[in-house]
Amino acid sequence: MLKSKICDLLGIEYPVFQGGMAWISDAQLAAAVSEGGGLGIIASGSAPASYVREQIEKLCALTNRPFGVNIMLMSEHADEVAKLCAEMKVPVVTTGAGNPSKYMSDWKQAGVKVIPVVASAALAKLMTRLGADAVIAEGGESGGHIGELNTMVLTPVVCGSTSLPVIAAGGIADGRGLAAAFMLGACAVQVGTRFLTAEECNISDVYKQKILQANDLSTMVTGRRLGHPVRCLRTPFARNYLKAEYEGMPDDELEALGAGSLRRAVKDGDVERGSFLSGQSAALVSQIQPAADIIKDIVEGGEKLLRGAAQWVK
Ligand code: TUI
Repeated sequence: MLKSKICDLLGIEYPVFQGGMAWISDAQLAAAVSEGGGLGIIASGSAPASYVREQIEKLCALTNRPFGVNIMLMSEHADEVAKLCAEMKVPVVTTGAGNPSKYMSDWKQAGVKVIPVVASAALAKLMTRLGADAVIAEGGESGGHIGELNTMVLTPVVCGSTSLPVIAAGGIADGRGLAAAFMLGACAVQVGTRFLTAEECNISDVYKQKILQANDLSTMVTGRRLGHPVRCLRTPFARNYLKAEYEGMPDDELEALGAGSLRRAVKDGDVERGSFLSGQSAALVSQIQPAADIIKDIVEGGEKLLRGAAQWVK
């Protein structure tokens, strides 16, 4: 049985988090993951607090198990969502795309477990000092907004900079990734891309098929020029956006081109105008399955590899 200190800390069965993916990680997906023994996470993305409240209420009708809410700190609604999470005393808050320092004391007072995504050792140290319960080291193999470092370096660097439990993310889609992450010092993994093909994941069929068909060269990074690099599938939209970036399209026009593009991918499956965020691990995803089976496959695969690791030592 694969257990780690994060299981006891959060009251979950397996050390697997589901990534909080904007427009995607709703109550249905998060509840299925929590029911499957992992930590389901509702993504607030750029939505207002009213949407997040609705999703939390829906989730609580579907499961009694622990869950999390992810707060995307670049959102104009981040303040109100942060307040809601404290008011509703959600079990776990994860944060992304920024520094959550100003909210930490409110969450701690409300008894919320706080687990920020850190993209550097410096932020890991600051979060440790401010009372975070764990940190997520999310490397650049991830889908969506990414930092500079990849998982292979970020994870051990973050582990070396804090005594808190570290959850590794970025490029992890199966037992091999979980075993590798544990060897790097992590005590849990966060998985996003593989859950895109969960039966309970409410995205367009086009999106699911594109993930199933993806290979190792299917993702690319847009948004570097505006300072918000984002990994996504290599679609006509992404190619055009990158071309516009390099051909010097003015910032406001570039922003207008990107506005609404996540929704158009998730809801409409629009490859001409939608941004299909995906991690590199789409290359490792080949099946539509219930979320609970995905968790079992990752955990059982990881357990087998970790048990067999002694074979390398003579
Ligand atoms: O946040 C994510 N992934 C995301 S957010 C998102 S929505 C979006 N849409 C359009 C443009 C940009 C975002 C899609 N995917 N992952 C967590 C994450 N956080 N990755 C990297 C970071 C990060 C980076 C720097 C966290 C903290 C940080 O430091 C900030 C500071 O001020 O120290």
